[in-house]
Amino acid sequence: MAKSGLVVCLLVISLLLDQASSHSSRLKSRKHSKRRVKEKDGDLKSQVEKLWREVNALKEMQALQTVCLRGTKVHRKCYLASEGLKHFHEANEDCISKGGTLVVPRNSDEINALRDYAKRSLPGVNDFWVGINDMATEGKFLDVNGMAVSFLNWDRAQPNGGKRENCVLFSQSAQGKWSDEICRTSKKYISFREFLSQIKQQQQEKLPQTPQKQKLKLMKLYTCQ
Ligand SMILES: [Ca+2]
Repeated sequence: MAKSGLVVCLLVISLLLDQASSHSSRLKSRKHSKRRVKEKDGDLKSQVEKLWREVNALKEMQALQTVCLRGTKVHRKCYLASEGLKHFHEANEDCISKGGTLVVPRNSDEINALRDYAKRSLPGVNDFWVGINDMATEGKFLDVNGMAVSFLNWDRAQPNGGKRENCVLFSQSAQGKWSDEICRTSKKYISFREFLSQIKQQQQEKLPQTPQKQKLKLMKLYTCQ
């Protein structure tokens, strides 16, 4: 009897040990899979960041080949006049496809530069789109990236179109002053791309493998002056 009691007791202990060990291995495997998920997340994040950097580098090259090389470089910005007429949104999409956006003048020097550029590149054209609108909130003018603009160059009694007119036109006859206009009006436009020292730096980082001549050539191209 005592013997069978001992056997039962040993069986119970063995079952308990077995359960404890399987619980601990489940915990270990859960921890392990959590770590693997974390590692996977990290890998994905760095892959996305890498892709994002590559997309930006491609955009820069594309802008360089279209907006900058075909257009004009003024004060570290490149301008490219449109060939046709487009609604505001279509115009901005065309600029994006070339690696830029609709032009957003930031000060009076840029207004003067744009007046000169448009006189040469869009002869006989009185007005063209700039990348500013108040579509989201009436009276609150944002650039095409959704950022508030601190420089506004309204003509007298402008803007006056209320909720009907939400896009901004640059007028040559008004010496570069602006007015609001219905966004679905077909107008000429100017695309632009800003080249920052940061972008030049990114390009330089990739350059060490390239021959010195190629490096100098690229540096020259990226200096939008
Ligand atoms: Ca408006």
